[in-house]
Amino acid sequence: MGLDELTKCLREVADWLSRSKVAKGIVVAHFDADGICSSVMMAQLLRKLGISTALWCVERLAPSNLGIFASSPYDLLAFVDVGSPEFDTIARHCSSRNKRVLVLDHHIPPKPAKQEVSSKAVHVNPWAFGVDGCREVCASSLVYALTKVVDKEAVALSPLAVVGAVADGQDGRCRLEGFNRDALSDAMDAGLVSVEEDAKLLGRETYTALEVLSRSHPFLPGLTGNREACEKLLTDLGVSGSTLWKHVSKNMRKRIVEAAQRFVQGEIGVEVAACLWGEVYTLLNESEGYMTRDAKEYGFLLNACGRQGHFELGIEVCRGDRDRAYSEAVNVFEDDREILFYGVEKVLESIVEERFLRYYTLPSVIPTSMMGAINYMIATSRLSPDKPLVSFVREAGGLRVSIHCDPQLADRGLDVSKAVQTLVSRFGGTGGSLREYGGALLSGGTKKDVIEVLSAVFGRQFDEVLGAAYSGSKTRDA
Ligand SMILES: [Mn+2]
Repeated sequence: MGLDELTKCLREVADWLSRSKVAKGIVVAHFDADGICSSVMMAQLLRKLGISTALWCVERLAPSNLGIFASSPYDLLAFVDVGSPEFDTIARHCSSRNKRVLVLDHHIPPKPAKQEVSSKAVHVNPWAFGVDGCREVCASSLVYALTKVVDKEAVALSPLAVVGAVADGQDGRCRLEGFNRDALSDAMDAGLVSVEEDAKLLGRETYTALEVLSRSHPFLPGLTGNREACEKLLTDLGVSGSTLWKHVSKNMRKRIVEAAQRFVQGEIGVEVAACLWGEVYTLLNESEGYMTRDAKEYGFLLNACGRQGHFELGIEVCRGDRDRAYSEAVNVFEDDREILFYGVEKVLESIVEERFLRYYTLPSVIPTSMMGAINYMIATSRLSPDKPLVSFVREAGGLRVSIHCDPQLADRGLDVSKAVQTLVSRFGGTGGSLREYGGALLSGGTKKDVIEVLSAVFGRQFDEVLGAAYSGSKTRDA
């Protein structure tokens, strides 16, 4: 068990791929930054192995798309950053059609993870090796580790692995670990990425000091969206808000972050506040003034492309386009931020308080693909620090449920993945999750049914793991 065993397994996978003798493959990935980065690396690897490769990103694997992929003209279906929860179904669909399947995912599998390297279908997931797929391995660093086994020039891709890891929030404990750290070390040794200390806020490369605070991610209560408060904080320190963040001296940047930490004290978790300053990653081959120069900004750019329906722009950016695709991607990012802030505001108005959870139904003016991002923003803003946040939207395929829980609650034992598994087994459908967040598309059940089941599951978790004293005792007006 552990990272060494996982590496050994990747060697077997590389062998399996080299022996597979297939001509045409397709890479199917999650549409977020980690999915986009890992898919670009995977496609490049397959091409190196002489497999002509198409690339597609999905919001999630619905049973309907599984059928479509299985009956597609490709001999090899490679799923990255998706597929663990659906592995059995995928393998069944494909074995009858004599196709090969490879799944490289880090989401918690629905049942105790087991590793499968059969002649036709291969499933690799860090959890099966006792490796934490929320902290040590993301899809990008997993695919990068596989690429390294096969390709001597893989190191050129190491910055993408770092971007994927940061975008998936795997640097949330202030630094990268496991495979993510290995990719970072490779990138540093090759002079592709430098590590320094700075604000772990969005916009280090392209935002002004005012924007870093007022458009911040994570959300800083009282500062994010409040230009006046941000102006005042900066003026008190003698900094002009219109100065680019990176042109502010390092000493002053630190002082601004410390002032922001004091400002939000008590409003956000102690650990979250501490991590507002820490390790950040600069992609040294990228030109200054581009979002691609900072790993976090790069990841946010790709995330926006994916959920706004333009994953192809993200792919072109990953492949090196800094011209047309890049500028279009930046436009998509700007629109995405606007919709996101608007969505957060709308959602906060419609949250309903239950004993063990809060929930809302996505207002119809917000695109459904934004739901995860809105929840992530709310969860990382600590606007629901004591209970999981559940959101609903009715879609053609059924009822879509998304659940986010505060990182500190997850650290203390609350587990969203168990809740998602219960929903899927009770109401049918598909789901995927990590400890802190997850989602499902349920074929049966109403909103009321789901709230009932989730209240029971989370109620039990609160009692068993966090102690009865904690359960529902803290309420907060939403
Ligand atoms: Mn991922």
